[in-house]
This record gives sequence, structure tokens and C-alpha cells, in this order.
Amino acid sequence: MTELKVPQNPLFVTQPLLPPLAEFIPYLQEIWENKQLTNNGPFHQQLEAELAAYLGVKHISLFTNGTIALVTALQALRITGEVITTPYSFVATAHSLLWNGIKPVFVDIDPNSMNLDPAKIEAAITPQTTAILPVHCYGHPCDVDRIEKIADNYGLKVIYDAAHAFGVQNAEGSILNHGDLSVLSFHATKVFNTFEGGAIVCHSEKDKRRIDHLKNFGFVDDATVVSLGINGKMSEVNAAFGLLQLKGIDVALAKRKRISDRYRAAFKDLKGLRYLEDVAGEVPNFAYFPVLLEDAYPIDRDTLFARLKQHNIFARRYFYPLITEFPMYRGLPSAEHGNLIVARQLASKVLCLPIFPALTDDSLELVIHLIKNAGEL
Ligand code: T4K
Repeated sequence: MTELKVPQNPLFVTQPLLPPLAEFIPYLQEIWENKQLTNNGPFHQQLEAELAAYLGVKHISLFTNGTIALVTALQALRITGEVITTPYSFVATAHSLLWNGIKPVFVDIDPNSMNLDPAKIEAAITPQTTAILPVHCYGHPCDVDRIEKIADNYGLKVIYDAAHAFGVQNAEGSILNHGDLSVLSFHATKVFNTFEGGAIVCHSEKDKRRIDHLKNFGFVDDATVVSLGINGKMSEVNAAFGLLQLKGIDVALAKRKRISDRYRAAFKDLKGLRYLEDVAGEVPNFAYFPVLLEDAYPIDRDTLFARLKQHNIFARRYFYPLITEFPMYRGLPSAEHGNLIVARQLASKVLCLPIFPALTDDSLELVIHLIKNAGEL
């Protein structure tokens, strides 16, 4: 790259994966012919089967989005009282608890993994605690073994918010096989998208049946409603799009890996900038590329954020503000500043850089140049 060119079009943190439109038309023709638009149609069933096989999980239930899937997962396990969760996430994680009348209890995160710190969970457990809702933040796996041990000791359920963790594996296989349930998001900004969409992964037919009833108003047949269900069903158009997406997912993941590798190589010896390290045996999905700017970096996170914006580059401060800063959470005792020291630090220091399959080399090199030369520009 000889000169710095401000990109003509804005460069966003992500851009949805979209296959050629012509490849989607035959799916639409099929829907137009069979007139099944929703309610567990053929594409819906096919996508559930193909996703379960691709992800290496037993059962998957598709949803209209990840948030309704989270709300339903808590209903499926009849969670009540208090639930331990992280403040360092998208607000939907905690909202799913409030929608169920559950009190969120926020616990601080680990500075290296940026996930719920297992060492701090036990101190937050009370007689009202019924579950833990950790997030595999940025797609990096939580310490599932330690969380499982604590849950077993105290008789708690574990629901993983796996919105970022499509395709992620640890040494034992899919990360989605841990906990009682895992919830995925297939939103446009995710590694695998169905425009809007989500899913619950579960381990037994019985759980899947209950989840499927809950996402269909509680109906088990045309005259019987057994639970306080909601309309959480994925439509045939979204499911068909998912089937097409799935065909290109491995190529898309490989492109993401290339970008992640390039960022890592470029920032390896950069003073004051830290990125998430690989965990042994982990298969990541390169969903996000968060960098943490420490004191040794020449400018602070918000100055870098603004400077990139001047160059038409829209990095994102995920997850700033912390969930506990929002009005419906800030009065909770666990939202108190001293309880969340690491999360507060990270929320002021982390910036997520553009990463998506169609990111061009020129754009990637421009982002790298601006970050490496922040002290001089
Ligand atoms: N749990 C966690 C941990 C989550 O991260 C999320 C969602 C959920 C639960 C809930 O799942 P869903 O109910 O959403 O399925 C985005 C997404 O809206 C949200 O899905 C996601 N997390 C969150 C981390 O990011 P914003 O406010 O950053 O979205 P937005 O519209 O600013 O998009 C970011 C950039 O992506 C834009 O600047 C441009 C680009 N973009 C976005 C969209 C929507 C496109 O190029 N095309 C698009 O269609 O929240």
C-alpha cells in the first residue's frame, strides 16, 4: 500500500454473508409452489437436521431470533429467582432474565478470557439462585468445566448464551454440548445468518419437545395448549436462506481466519495492544476481532475509535456501556461499580475491528496501518 486512502464506502465492523441472489431464487420458487410459509415447514425441518449434523449436536430448535430463544430457554427449564450472569455482553442476555421476572446477579469477568470469572461465581450464589447464564463472549469458550462443577455442587442449571459461538469447539467437540441448553443467534451480523434467527441446542428429545411447544404458543395439537408459549418460530424464507448459507460457511470461516491471522501477525509486537489468545484445542470461529488497548498504547480507545471514524472505518466498542449501566439494571446491588472492576476496565479499553469474509486486503491493511501508527498520525 503506497498511500492512505479513506474508503469511499463506510467500512463497518461486519458485513453480512450473502450468497449470489440467483442461488436463492430456486428456494423461493419452492416456497411459492408448496405454499408452506412457516410452522415447521420442510426447509425448517431440513435446516434443523443439517445444522445439528454440521454443529455436532443432538437437537436443535430454530427460532425467530436469539433473544426470543434466550427467553424461551429460561422458560423451558422453568428458571426463577436469581440467575448469575455477566455484565459484559449484548443487552439481550440480561433482558431475557427480566422478561421472565428473574433477577440478574452480575458477576465480574476474567481479564484474559473476557468471560464470566468462575472464581467469582460461588460468592454470588444465594438460596434464590437457580441458574448460571454465561456468555461465550466473542465466540471464545467459557471455562465450561469449572462452571459445570459449580453448577453440579449447588444444583444449578446452566444456559449458555452462545450467540457468538456458531461452530466453536473445544478439545471435546462442539462447545454447544456443554450446559443444559445453549442459545445461538443467526442475526445478520453473525458468522452464520438467516437475516434474523436463532436456535436452542438441547440434549434430549424431551427437552426439544418442550422447547418446540413453547415456541408455538404452547400448542401440542390443534386443541391443546400445555404451556405459556410464545410465537418464536422461524419462517420458511429464513430457514431456506440458512440452508444456502450453510453451503458457504466453511469458505466464509476460512476467509475470517485469514483476516484474524493477518491482524495477529501485524499486532504481535505492538506495545500496549493485546488480543485474545488461542485456547489449546479450541476451534474458533473468528466472529469478532477485539483488541484491548493498555496504558502503553499511545492513545486511548475512544480516541482511536474516533480516528478510525474520520477514515470512514466504523469499529465498535462491544461491550460498552456495560449492561449494568442501563437504567433497568443500574440499581441492582450486583451492578455496583466495585463488584465489576475488570468488566468496567475492559468496557473502556476494548475495540472490535472489522472482520468479515468480504473484507478487502486494502481495507484490512488500512486498518492495520492506522492502528500501528496511532502515535504518529
Ligand atoms: N446474546 C448476545 C451475546 C448477542 O450478542 C446478541 C446479539 C443476542 C444475545 C441476541 O441475539 P438476536 O436477538 O440479535 O438474534 C448487533 C446485533 O443487532 C445483535 O444481534 C448482536 N448481538 C450485537 C452484538 O450486534 P448492533 O447494535 O451493533 O447492530 P448494528 O445494526 O449497529 O450492526 C453493526 C454493523 O453491522 C453495522 O454498523 C453495519 C453492519 N450491518 C448490520 C446489519 C443489521 C450490515 O452491514 N447489515 C445489516 O443488516 O447490534
